[in-house]
Amino acid sequence: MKTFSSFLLLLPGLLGTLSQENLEGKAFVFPLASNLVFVKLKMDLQKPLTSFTVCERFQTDVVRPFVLFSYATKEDDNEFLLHTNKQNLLSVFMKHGIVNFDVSKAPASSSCKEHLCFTWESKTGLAGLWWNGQPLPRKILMKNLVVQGNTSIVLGQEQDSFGGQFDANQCFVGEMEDVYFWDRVLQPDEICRVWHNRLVPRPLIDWRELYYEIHGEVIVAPSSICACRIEKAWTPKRA
Ligand SMILES: [Ca+2]
Repeated sequence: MKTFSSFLLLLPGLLGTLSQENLEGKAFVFPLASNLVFVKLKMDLQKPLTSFTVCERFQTDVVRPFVLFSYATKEDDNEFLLHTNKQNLLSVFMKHGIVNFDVSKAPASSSCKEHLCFTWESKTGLAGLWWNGQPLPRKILMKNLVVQGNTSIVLGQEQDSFGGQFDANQCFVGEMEDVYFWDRVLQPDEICRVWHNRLVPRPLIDWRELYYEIHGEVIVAPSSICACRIEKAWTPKRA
């Protein structure tokens, strides 16, 4: 009986704890390369999507390919997926479709974290990536597709089944924050507002009211964005 009680005490830790809170000024820190560390996001999506925008800010020192946003459905674990490919190449998967964006041409971040927004609409298939507030040339991805709504959204791991089958070699290690999702393509001025961390109404995933579940060692910590600015060249003092 004692063992059973201990298991019950352990269970919430294994299953994760649901939270809903305003994370403005905070970050998820993913400190470990592991297939057990991730965050599930809850999104109240009533209908399939014919357009959307997803935005997030991140920082990592990992150079191997890693996942940035994993949106799976029961029909397809790669319903929508943001994943780095080689260095400076961001791949966007939607079912069997894939486009690559060369972010080496994009501006460097003025803070210590990279910011991205990805937009897509079914009618034209236009897929756009904004990197640190600037648009890259748009591409065509899965024209006329309807993205299913019964979704499992995971940060930190790439899903190879609905809500699971993770691979530590694709996991995200670093910091992530300001995660948002809208069921429409944001206008350029709205993307600028998101980049500046200003309000754009009615996101379905809202960092300022995030409904999430942490599994494993993900730490919610104050954001380190622009905590220090380098005013002038630093020179070491002589001993
Ligand atoms: Ca997958």
